[in-house]
Amino acid sequence: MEAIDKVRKTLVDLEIENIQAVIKEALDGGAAPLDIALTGLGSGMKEVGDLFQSEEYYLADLVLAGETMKEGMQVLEPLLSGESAAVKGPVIVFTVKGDIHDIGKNLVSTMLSSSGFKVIDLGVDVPEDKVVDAIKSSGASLVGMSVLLTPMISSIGDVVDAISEAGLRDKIKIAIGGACTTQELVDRFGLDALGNDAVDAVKIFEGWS
Ligand code: B1M
Repeated sequence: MEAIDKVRKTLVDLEIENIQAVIKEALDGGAAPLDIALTGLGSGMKEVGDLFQSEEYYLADLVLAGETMKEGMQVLEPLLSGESAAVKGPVIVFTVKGDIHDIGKNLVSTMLSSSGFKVIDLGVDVPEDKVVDAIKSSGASLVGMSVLLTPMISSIGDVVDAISEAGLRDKIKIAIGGACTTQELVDRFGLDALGNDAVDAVKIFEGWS
């Protein structure tokens, strides 16, 4: 859809001052908020990442892209949140130790909440002991980790080890998602699922509820 592509392009061009207007235009034209978030903004972010990797964009551009996406999500978030009683879960969501990317995690949290899950969002750069404490205090049996940085892959293992050492592993289902995650990592760390996007994450946790 042309309007969604315009959202993608506005993000890639880092036009923070235009992003909300372009999103509203797409909504007025009948585009679904989730499509705008995933196909418009989400694809744009991947492209920005590629431009950063090929050294066409600098770190400052990456920062501005993050701010532009957050600015756009201010329009979309209320539409995605909806009204839903928290009857499923709780599910613990966080970004792993050493990683501060939070946009994808926030989108996953929003989609889970709007699908009726009680979400305990621990934030970013979360050490494994905080995860174990949250499991114990909430009684949660569902955990979703966001991991975007390859050097932080070892943090996944730290969480799994801490949960196992607490004697909780067989009671907990663990899913991962984020730019650097793969099925190979799921197998390597003995995890339970890989979420490719926020819709996928909801499907996974619903399957376990
Ligand atoms: Co960062 N960064 N970044 N960055 N950044 C990436 C991840 C990178 C791939 C860019 C690139 O080089 N191509 C690269 C990592 C390379 C690697 O290790 N493989 C990278 C790098 C290198 C870095 C720094 C090291 C740069 C530096 O300082 N030199 C630094 C690290 C900081 C740190 O964390 N310690 C850094 C910093 C930043 C900013 C702060 C500037 C900013 C983040 C702002 C923020 O989050 N508040 C930023 C951004 C914006 C990106 C990119 C461009 C976009 C990430 C994003 O928000 N995507 C990113 C490029 C990329 O991802 N290809 C990149 C949109 C979001 C909706 O998608 O997070 O994938 P995503 O989430 C999706 C799915 O993956 C899934 O659902 C979401 C919605 O559909 N999902 C889950 C995510 N989590 C899930 C959990 C689940 C299930 C599904 O649980 C079950």
